[in-house]
Amino acid sequence: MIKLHGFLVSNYYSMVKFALLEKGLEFEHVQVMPSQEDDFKAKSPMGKVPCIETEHGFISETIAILEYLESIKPSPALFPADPYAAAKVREVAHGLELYIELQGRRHYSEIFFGEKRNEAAVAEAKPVIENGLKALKQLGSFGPYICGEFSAADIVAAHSFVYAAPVCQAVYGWDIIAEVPGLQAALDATNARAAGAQVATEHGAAMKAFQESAA
Ligand SMILES: N[C@@H](CCC(=O)N[C@@H](CS)C(=O)NCC(=O)O)C(=O)O
Repeated sequence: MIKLHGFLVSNYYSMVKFALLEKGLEFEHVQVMPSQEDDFKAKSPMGKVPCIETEHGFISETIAILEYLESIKPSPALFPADPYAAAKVREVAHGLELYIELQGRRHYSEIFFGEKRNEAAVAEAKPVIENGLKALKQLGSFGPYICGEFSAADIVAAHSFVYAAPVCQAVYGWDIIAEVPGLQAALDATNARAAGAQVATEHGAAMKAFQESAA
């Protein structure tokens, strides 16, 4: 059985859990925090979570994990069968990580951990996110899911905006979801799926507990 290493507050952990649940793949949760210790980096070379433990060894990087899950259990599909359509799903998913999630992440230390504002990040991240949102608007068909049918792009979106949206609201007073027509409906449809609702509920409870413990 696949072992999913990580912690519930992690939005990337949520993406992999969503895919496992969506595909009906059995898995076991292994509670792990990110670490630069050699023993953890032997499993996840950048020391990040999530990583999964398979019968063959470990895999890290969320989109690579989603691709692996698709290969071992193609149905229900997270990527379209048509190669071009599948590449467009990958294009959207990578864009969400690089130009939305990672830019929002530059403000996590301020918003979630009460650290000093990173003024360079405030100035640098916004134009990248603006471009990322324009790309998403251009690439998506929002019918209601981002690429039409439900796909890995929706999973990555739901758990990228889950933090990027409140962070941009707090830092810039900016509603980034409203910038992309149809995005809110796509996120709502994604989070209303059985797997999506389970992940959102469990993530929300873990986040609440984390915030209460930090208060
Ligand atoms: N590109 C990685 C990002 C994963 C990631 O950033 N995970 C966070 C937790 S949500 C983490 O491990 N952070 C610790 C660190 O960056 O050292 C992926 O796709 O899985």
